[in-house]
This record gives sequence, C-alpha cells and structure tokens, in this order.
Amino acid sequence: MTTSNASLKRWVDDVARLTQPASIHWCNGSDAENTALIEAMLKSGDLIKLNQDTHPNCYLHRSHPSDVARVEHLTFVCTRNKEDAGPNNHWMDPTEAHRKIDGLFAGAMRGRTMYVIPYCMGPIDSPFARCGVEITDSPYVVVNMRLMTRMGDAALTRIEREDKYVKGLHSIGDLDPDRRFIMHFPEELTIKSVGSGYGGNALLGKKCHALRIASWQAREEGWLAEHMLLMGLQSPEGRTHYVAAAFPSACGKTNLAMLVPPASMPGWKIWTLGDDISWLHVDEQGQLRAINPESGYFGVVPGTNRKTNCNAYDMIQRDTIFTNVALTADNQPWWEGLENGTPVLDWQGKPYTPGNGPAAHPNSRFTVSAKQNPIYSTLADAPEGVPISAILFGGRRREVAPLVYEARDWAHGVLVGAGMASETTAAAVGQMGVVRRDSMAMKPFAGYNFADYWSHWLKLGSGANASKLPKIFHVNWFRQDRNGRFMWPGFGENLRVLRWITDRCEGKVPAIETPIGLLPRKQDLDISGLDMDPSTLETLLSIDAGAWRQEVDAISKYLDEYGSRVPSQLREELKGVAKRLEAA
Ligand code: GTP
Ligand code: SPV
Ligand code: MN
Repeated sequence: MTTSNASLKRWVDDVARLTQPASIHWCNGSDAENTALIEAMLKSGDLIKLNQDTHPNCYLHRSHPSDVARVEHLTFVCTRNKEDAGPNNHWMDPTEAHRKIDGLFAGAMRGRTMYVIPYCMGPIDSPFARCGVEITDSPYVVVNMRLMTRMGDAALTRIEREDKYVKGLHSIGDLDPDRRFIMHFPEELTIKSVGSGYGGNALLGKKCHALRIASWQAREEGWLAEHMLLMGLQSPEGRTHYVAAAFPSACGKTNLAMLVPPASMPGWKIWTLGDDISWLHVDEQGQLRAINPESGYFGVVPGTNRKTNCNAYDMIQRDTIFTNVALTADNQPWWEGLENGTPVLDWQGKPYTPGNGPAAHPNSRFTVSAKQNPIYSTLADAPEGVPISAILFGGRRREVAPLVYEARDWAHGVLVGAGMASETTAAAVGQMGVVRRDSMAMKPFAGYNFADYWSHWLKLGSGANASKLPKIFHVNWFRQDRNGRFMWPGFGENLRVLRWITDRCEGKVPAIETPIGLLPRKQDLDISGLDMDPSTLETLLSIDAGAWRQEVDAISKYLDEYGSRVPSQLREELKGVAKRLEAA
C-alpha cells in the first residue's frame, strides 16, 4: 500500500532514506492489523498478556524505567523568531533543531519496521477536525494511536483530498535521556520526537499535534485548542449543559468527565465527550462550540476504583492497554488505590516489596477506546460539536483557592485562567507537589508565547455573541486541612459544585460579590448527606484577603516575565482585583 498524494509519498520516502528501516508498513486501522501487531509485540516482549479470564484483550506494556512521563525540559518549540515561542517554552532555532534531531534519526530504524499512521483528530466529517501522519518505529505507538485517534484508511482519504496535514516523525531511538528530544516546528506543521516511547512524548496526535501545533493553527484561524475535558450535565428535568474544564495533568479531568452522580442526587446524568483535549470555535451565531479531537483515553490508573469512579473502573476491564502497572500472582493488573488483590511484581517487573515505593508507577496509564465508556455521549461524533455553557479552570491547591468561584465576565475569566497555579504531579518528569503558574493548564502545551495566547483568548471573547459567551469558573477539589487531609470529598460529589455552576448559568441563584469573583451563598451549595461540618464548608468558601494579596503579587510578577507583549486588558483586570482586595 502507498498513497496517491505526491507530497506525502515524497516525505515518507525521504524519512525512509534518513532512518533506513527494514520495511515500511502503511497502517489501515483494521482489526486484523491490530491483532497482528499485538501478536508480534507479545512475541517481542513489548506486551505482556494479562489474565484473559478477568481482563479479556488486556495487555501490559512496561516502558523503559527512565521513560515514564513527559519530559518538559526536553520539549522544544522551534519558531523562526524566539519571541514567538515565549518564555513558557524551551526554544531552539529551527535550522539548528532539524540538524540536531535529524542526526539522531539517521539510521535510527535500521532493522526495524517503519509504520506510517494517517490519523484524523476529530470526527472524520467535521470541518473542525485536522489530520496528521505519524511515522514511527514503535508498534506500541501504532496500537495506542488506533485507540486515541481516528486512524487508518478514512483518515488517509481525507488527507489525500485536503493535502494539508501535520507531519510527525517519531523513533524510540536508543531511549537514552541524553538523546531524547520532542521538537515542534509550528510554522512547518512538523513534529520530530526521538528517544522516548511514552505517552505524550510518542503518541504525536495527542499533546504535540492536538495541543502544541493546533494551538498555533488555532490562533491563525481564530479558534482555541485547549487542555480541557468536555462533558454534558443533564438535570432531572432533562436540560443538558455542556462544560469544558481545564485542569493541569493528573488533576482530575478524566474523573470529572466520567463522574458518577452520588445517590443523593437522583435523576442527574453525566455524558462524557472527552477527557483531555477540546477544540473550541465560535459558530455563525456567535456561540462557542467544542469538539474532542481524540477518540480514546490515555488515563491515570492509580486511584481508579469502583468507589472513586465505577465508570472508569468498568471501562478498563477489557480491551485495554495498561502501561507501567503492577501485576498480581494470577496476572491481573494492580495499582495503588485498587481495593482488592495483592501485587507480586512491580511496574518494572521486579518482585514487589512493600515500603519500597509504589507497585504501580504513579504515572501508570490505561489506553482505551472512548466507545467503552458507559456514559459516552451520543454527540461525541457530532461534526459541529456541542454548545458550551461554562468553562472551568482548576488546579491542585492545598490552600488559597476556594472550592469554586465565578469570574465577573469573560475578560476577568481570562485573568483567572492566565493566573491559575497548581502543584506539579507525576505526569511530567521533575519535582512533585511544587506550586507553579500553569495558565489555562497549558504551560506544557501552548505552542506559542503565552502573552499572545492570552490576547487571543481576549479577542475570541470579544468576537463572540456576548449573551452567548460561556461563564467562566475556577474550582479546587484539593484544599487540605491542617493534617493534610482533603477537605472536599471530590469525585462524584463534585456534581454538587457543577450543579451550582449550572444554576448560575441559568440565572437561578444569586452569588456573593468578593474581590476575586462571585462565590456561592452557603445555602446554594447542597452538602446534605455529606459528612462535613459547617465550618469546613465555611473554609472552603472563604477568601483570605492577605493570602490573595500575595497571590495577586505573584501573578503580577508572572505577567512581568512576559514583558510588553502582555495585553494591557489583562493587567487592568489584575489591577481591578488588587483594588478590590485593598478595600476588603
Ligand atoms: P491527565 O491525563 O494527566 O491530563 O490528567 P487528568 O486531569 O485527567 O487527571 P485524572 O482525572 O486522571 O486524576 C488524576 C489523579 O487525581 C488520580 O489519582 C485521581 O484519583 C485524583 N483525583 C481526581 N479527581 C479527584 C477529586 O475530585 N478529588 C481528589 N482528592 N482526587 C481526585
Ligand atoms: C498529561 O500529562 O496531561 C497527559 C498524559 O494527558 S500524556 O499524554 O503523557 O501527556
Ligand atoms: Mn493531559
């Protein structure tokens, strides 16, 4: 098989000349192809068969111990003008970057099969979908891309017709972290990634294309590519609101998108459209709409159980690829937070000894088709996407940020997103638990200068129909008490907060004006049936003016890092908060 598209054919030939594979395989996305790849990986040891009685068609992949998460320090945005990448990105001159990485690709696929993966991000028939082709020497990448994207013949047909696609070149190289680079050339719609086989570093449709390159394209074309889940909330009366929420990596998107309503809230239904990425655009009526460009989930495994999220738990009992989980004596996958079973082998395949670190890697992941989600929305494939009622920003903050507050308007909401911060997690290599600014949860993923990105957000709002603009909120499920315990029960109970949010969208309840935004009145946030004393709710819904003055100073310093490109409107919004805090 090959292609009728001359430029695609030429690129594949060029890559083959550089990387010297033993053979080339064009992926068609069929079941037979998938089965053959899995068989081959079982033979090579890339996959381990899990207990097929308890977990039919489930497999375990162990990545190299030095290759278990995204590597932000090795991720580059290579624009002609350094300022265009911004202080939020590592930058390298494109000529230098190509030279450096092509050196690592030279002969990298010798003796291996080179796979050509045509894929589409978004429903194949959607005008908002965008295509790409990933070339890789990793069969693990192929089977993951098949779950995560619309991959194969249908995508190739669209690519041949449109003749516009993102070129992604990937090789696992020798997995030496000193020869690992994830490089983006947004001006050339090109990605080159070498030396890692893991998740966001290697499945190029995901973070590299659908966020870094797409955010660049989105600015040029007037839309947004965001690190957001996408969900529908249906009230007992049958009204559905669609909500998009940006939380940093490993901060609760998958769990919120698949929320199981608590027994105390009968009649509410949640529908998942996506758990990680949303592409948003303003339609002809001025309404913000969103699609999920992905078709599967690459989700955090630890913490998943029947109680925290039975939808996620049920979904991963079959047809799932697990990466870096532990194993029980009878070959079932095991992870911290799973309520039953005992691990005998840790994520590296070594005998597990308690007290010697976790059995499953904290960033262990499942890959599964979205179709297996019991609450997958019937509108997830709608080419026009769904109308958005509310945008949520949120982080992991043990203090300062209240459980929920509403921005005063769109421009203030952009400040809330731009200024948000969160504690770092295991999703990226580096220190954990450190608070850092993570604008719109896009710090690792914005493919251009954050200052320009904030301007783009402001402009998008002013170009939409003001009466149809979604309301913007900030949430924090992760407040801790003096003993380090989470003060809010989280998971399914988060629906209580979502309910206040939809009440606000419908204009059903008033809110309390505070210097940082609008907070719920206590009587409007239903905590009935929760084991929570009123003083806890009081703390969760209160604002410490002193701490917030410090927060405003920190945000102001953060904006300063972006210099004169920062939109003055954002500075004005921040001044407004500062003034209101002074008066408080
Ligand atoms: P990425 O896939 O990395 O972008 O992450 P994500 O935002 O989808 O995070 P996910 O939902 O997988 O959650 C990550 C971790 O946070 C898991 O260990 C969850 O158990 C935990 N978590 C999720 N929601 C809540 C919550 O409401 N409260 C608390 N305390 N923990 C939560
Ligand atoms: C994240 O880190 O935000 C993820 C996982 O969703 S990865 O695909 O590895 O980036
Ligand atoms: Mn993510």
